[in-house]
Amino acid sequence: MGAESIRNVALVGPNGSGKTTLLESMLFVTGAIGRKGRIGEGNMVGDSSAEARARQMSTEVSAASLQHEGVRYNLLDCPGSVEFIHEMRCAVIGCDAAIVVVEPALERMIALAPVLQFLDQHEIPHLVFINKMDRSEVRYRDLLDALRKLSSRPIIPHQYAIGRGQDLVGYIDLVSEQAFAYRDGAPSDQIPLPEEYRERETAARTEMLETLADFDDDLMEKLLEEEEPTEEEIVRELRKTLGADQVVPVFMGVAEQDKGVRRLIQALAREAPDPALHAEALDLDMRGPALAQVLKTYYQPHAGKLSLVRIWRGRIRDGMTLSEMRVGGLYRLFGSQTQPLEAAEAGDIVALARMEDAHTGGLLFEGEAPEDVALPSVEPAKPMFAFAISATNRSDEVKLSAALAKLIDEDPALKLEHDAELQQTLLWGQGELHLRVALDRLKNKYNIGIEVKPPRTPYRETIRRGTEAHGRHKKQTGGHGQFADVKIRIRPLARGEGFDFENKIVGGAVPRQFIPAVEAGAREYLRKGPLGFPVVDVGVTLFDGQFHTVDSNELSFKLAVGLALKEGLPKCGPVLLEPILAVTISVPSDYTSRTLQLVNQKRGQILGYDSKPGWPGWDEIKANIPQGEMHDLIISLRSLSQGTGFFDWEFDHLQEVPDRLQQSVLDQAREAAE
Ligand SMILES: Nc1nc2c(ncn2[C@@H]2O[C@H](COP(=O)(O)OP(=O)(O)OP(=O)(O)O)[C@@H](O)[C@H]2O)c(=O)[nH]1
Ligand SMILES: [Mg+2]
Repeated sequence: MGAESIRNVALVGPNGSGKTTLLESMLFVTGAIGRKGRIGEGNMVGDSSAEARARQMSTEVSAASLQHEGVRYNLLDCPGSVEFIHEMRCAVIGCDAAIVVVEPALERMIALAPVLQFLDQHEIPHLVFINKMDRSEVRYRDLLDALRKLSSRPIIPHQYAIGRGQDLVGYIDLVSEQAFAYRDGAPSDQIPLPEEYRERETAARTEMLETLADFDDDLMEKLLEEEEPTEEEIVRELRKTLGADQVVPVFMGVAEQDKGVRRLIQALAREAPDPALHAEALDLDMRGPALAQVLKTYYQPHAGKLSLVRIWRGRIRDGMTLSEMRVGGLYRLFGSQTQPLEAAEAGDIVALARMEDAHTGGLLFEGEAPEDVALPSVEPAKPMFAFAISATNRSDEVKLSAALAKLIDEDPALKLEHDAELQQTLLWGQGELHLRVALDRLKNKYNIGIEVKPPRTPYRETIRRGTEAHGRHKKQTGGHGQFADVKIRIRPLARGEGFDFENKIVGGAVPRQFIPAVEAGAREYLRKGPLGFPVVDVGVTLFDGQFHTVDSNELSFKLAVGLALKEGLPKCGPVLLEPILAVTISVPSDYTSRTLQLVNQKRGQILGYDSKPGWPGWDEIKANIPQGEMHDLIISLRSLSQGTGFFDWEFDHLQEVPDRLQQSVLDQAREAAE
């Protein structure tokens, strides 16, 4: 099959908008499945995993392929929750178009922003499918207006709704100007265009044509001369502008009842770009050897590792070598089922088995690594939430690290961090749901139970004033003794300076060869100060001491300076320091004031806020927030912003813990240590 008859399409959009239902419907109306499964019963093509079933939501990308009227459709059903947004991003870049499935609810529209933003950034052609029109309580034109506010590309209605909610009749196709009434279980019937819709139809169609004409001089001329373009011409314009990601056509329907789905598939065939156009846009030289990119990695109980790939160029055969790995099976995916293939061509999306060193986002190539190809890539996901994890059964610890490696291979938005100082293993992700799903997957697939705790905070301590201190180490054991004596000045340093050592010995009171031992001893001692935390921003000056020609040695001097610090530090007003993060929070502006309140509750210091560049209707808030308050920030943020908010962060500085909190932090730290 040639590349011109393939459509690689991602189903994206906010959570719960009906993407998985739409996939099921597309498979059903084209005869790829005989009957439809139901959400939560595990018999749908998408959402077959135990984690997805348990939550009645998609938790990873599902792929399914269908063939209809000479066109192959590779459909990637992406999870809608922002917690799985990385899955969506990695899959979408390998598709040639996306269907943005939305609900007909104005207050839900803002959740589209992260999706549209990503599609725009990568110039991925997309159309909108307004689903659940059987439930719509909003006028169609208001929905279109809401979409216009969010989209950086012009929104053009391709269909116009006749009725809404319970009174939904059907739609007007604005290209052919024909009206259709939906029928249960069958293609819709053409009906006369209802007179009361005539005016709206004409206005919407004129707007569509004028928008298209902005991209085509010939069409503009025609419109100026009041000449009607033919249906064929309009479709050609739609195809051209959609393919160039210049416009966003809008369709509608009821996926659950297969309404509007046949028409959507037809539009994909007629108007959506084919793989060759995408390759051309990427300036890819199609004459080179086989080249593929991994869009998603699965570990299946029987097939083992499966890499879902977009073949950008060339032909991939079962058994051939790609990136020094033998292709150990070539499949078309149909949800959790695999259909073996012998070969697949450029433009297709297929799964390769046993590519052990392949990773999501990575390239697989025949022969030498390709130079000067610029394929789309996705930035690593910035983690926002962590649990400290450990295996419930200690005996599972070894099994756990192997299982976690596979888990992260499947879901690169997960990150593992071993923190030696705090003796904790952190699993990082996009939010609590993301991590809970990951832990369920560990349980379901690898039978490993996990205990979770909130992560501990790396507190530090410092001093507020200086002092002088004296330490003498003296021991008489059998023959040789041990002896060292030091006098030091301890002084506070500016925040961020760490540790400083000065040697002010004159006249050899401490012989030169022991000076490094004094410094090393001080550093060692400061690993745990009087409050129980590493001491920072402290200077130590050695200004006097004594030694013994026989009994003095390095160890004695190390111990002596430790004794001096032990005596001196408590007199220096020790104080607890906490890490402060620089956080940039993004939320729809409706939620800005509540987010500012949240930052205050978290002892944050607001540095400022402004509209978020490139995100119409969103704000960006900059704040400094103590790390100890960050653990559940994303949970609170999501719950006040309809699940839309997110943030970026980095360590900024250490700051004194307010006096009123010192004691509770110390108590908690002591508890955690026990
Ligand atoms: N009334 C109505 N409900 C629908 C329609 N399509 C889907 N639903 C319901 O909406 C809910 C969510 O459907 P899904 O298909 O799982 O939505 P999704 O977009 O795949 O959800 P995520 O993958 O979790 O983002 C389910 O309860 C569906 O039965 C529709 O056309 N009309
Ligand atoms: Mg879904």
